[in-house]
Amino acid sequence: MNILLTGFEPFGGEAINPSWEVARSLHGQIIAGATVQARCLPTTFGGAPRALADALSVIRPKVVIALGLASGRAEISIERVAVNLIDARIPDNAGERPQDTPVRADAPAAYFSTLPIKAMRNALRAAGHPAGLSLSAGAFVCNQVFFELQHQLAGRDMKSGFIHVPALPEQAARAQPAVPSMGLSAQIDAIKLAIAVALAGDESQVPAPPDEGAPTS
Ligand code: PCA
Repeated sequence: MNILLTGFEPFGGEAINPSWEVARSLHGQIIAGATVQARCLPTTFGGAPRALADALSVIRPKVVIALGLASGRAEISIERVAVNLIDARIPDNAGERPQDTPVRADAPAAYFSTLPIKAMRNALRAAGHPAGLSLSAGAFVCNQVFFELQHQLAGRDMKSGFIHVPALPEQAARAQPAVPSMGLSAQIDAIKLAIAVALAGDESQVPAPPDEGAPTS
């Protein structure tokens, strides 16, 4: 059984993207009986959906988790909903900056994650990882990939979703204004646990922490 774990190439002038660093360091590992297959997606509106579709057809995973960097977020951010909207704030790696356009003209307005998001959030927090649920994956390439993923797998017996990770300390050290950060090994540990919970797949398995917390908006 395979789990597809995607990350993105660096974008926005950065030299590194923690989402791909996490994914590639877990490539080949067996977690809860499933083999992690990591793939790096281009940070381009034109290339990412195709690379995702190729990976899905080659790997035939049971579970898919797509990772991306959300600089400025302080915690592992488990996305709840993908919206059918592209509205790029910065150019992608091909210099494209589409605005106010749907991901797919013939698709619904939004899709929900099919991962056990609360069980994942609760397990992460219980293990000491800062983690929360998010109501927006933005309107850039990450949201596009999340939407494509949910659209392509809609109605199939597979679990899929998206997690944003914070900046690395070395990225935060150069950021003006300051952004929060999380070290790579902490990110890897957190995503490993998120994968294990996703594979176990039961929302009721992990009790909620006393402080439920508000979702990130
Ligand atoms: N983060 C961007 C795209 C690639 C990435 O890692 C985003 O949040 O849309």
